[in-house]
Amino acid sequence: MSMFVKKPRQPGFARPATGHRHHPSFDRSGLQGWKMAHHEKDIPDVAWQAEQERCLRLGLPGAESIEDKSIPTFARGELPHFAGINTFMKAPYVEDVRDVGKYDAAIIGAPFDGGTTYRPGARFGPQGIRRISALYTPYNYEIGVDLREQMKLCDAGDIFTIPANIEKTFDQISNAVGHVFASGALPIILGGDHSIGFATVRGIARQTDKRIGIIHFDRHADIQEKDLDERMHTTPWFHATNLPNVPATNLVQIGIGGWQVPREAVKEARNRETTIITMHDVERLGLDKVAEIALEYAWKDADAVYLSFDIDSVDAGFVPGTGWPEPGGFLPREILYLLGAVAKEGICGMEVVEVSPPYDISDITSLMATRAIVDVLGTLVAHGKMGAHRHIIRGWGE
Ligand SMILES: [Mn+2]
Repeated sequence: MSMFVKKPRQPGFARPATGHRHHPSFDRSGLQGWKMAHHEKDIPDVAWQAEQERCLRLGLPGAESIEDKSIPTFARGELPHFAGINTFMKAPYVEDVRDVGKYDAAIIGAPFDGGTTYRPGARFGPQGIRRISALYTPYNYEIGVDLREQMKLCDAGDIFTIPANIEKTFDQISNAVGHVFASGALPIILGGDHSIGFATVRGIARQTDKRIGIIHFDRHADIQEKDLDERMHTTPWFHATNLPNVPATNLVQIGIGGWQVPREAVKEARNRETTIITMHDVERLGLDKVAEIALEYAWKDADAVYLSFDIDSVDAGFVPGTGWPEPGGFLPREILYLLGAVAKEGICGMEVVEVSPPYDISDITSLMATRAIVDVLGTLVAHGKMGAHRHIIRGWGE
């Protein structure tokens, strides 16, 4: 049938004869879509102009035939999204890590999967996440934020991990994360399997005398002392909450459940009095209540909160590229909502772990990781919390 031939109208789809088509009863000015469309004009484009000038200067003017004179011959900066040498979101690569403190936040890769007990491949996580991150623009319409205009993001590259030695790798990661944190830049760590969670938190905890809480999204509890006779990706919180300023009572674990939570981990969580919120609890309480409980316990007498996002907390159908998949987790929009709710109150660091690109399909898992990070950054900016962690750094401002 040609698209120009009119189908006979179905009885159920008849137009109402009420006149609503001319006098809508709904005031669309209350829609986020409408409000944010207007808000957009208040966001500056100064950094975008500077970026275009820089790209033109470095990439040389484009060919005669190209009408848009801002397009250079060599691709530099954000565009085109499929071209270029990737850092995270094509943020500036800080090769000299002594310069990292000039930025509000720094991406750090922790390419390590020596702590996995099933599928490996998370050592390729940072590469996978950076590659697909090129898809994104720095502007988010719904929350009304342009990261390029409203914060300074850099990519500090990867930590030199030691594939055959988990303890030396932990030391390297704590050094690196501690360096970035002490500089004032917010550390955003791309895992790596979840064993790195101990080392990342230790890196931050060493640089402050203040008390740190942890909000941990996962299907797994990750709090047993050892697994297969070593500290593995099932053990980070046992060791992190042994640190003097990271009490277990400030550890909130959300999304835990299913058939992959070992009894020794449950015993530790019980003895240490962590707060565990299962997927069933999430269903029953709703997202807002879960966020409220999580923030209350994580922040109780604490000075900052660290955010640990295991990608496997999302239902396995959405994140095939992960080390130990477990069905029944969060829907993507649920986890994004909760991550935003945590970020609104400020964080002292964030890690995204267990992305394993060799098991991924169409980069969907890496894209989920990217989205989690940009949503958290955008929320920090929107709520004035970017840089709010700096006051806990030992010696800051002296
Ligand atoms: Mn997990």
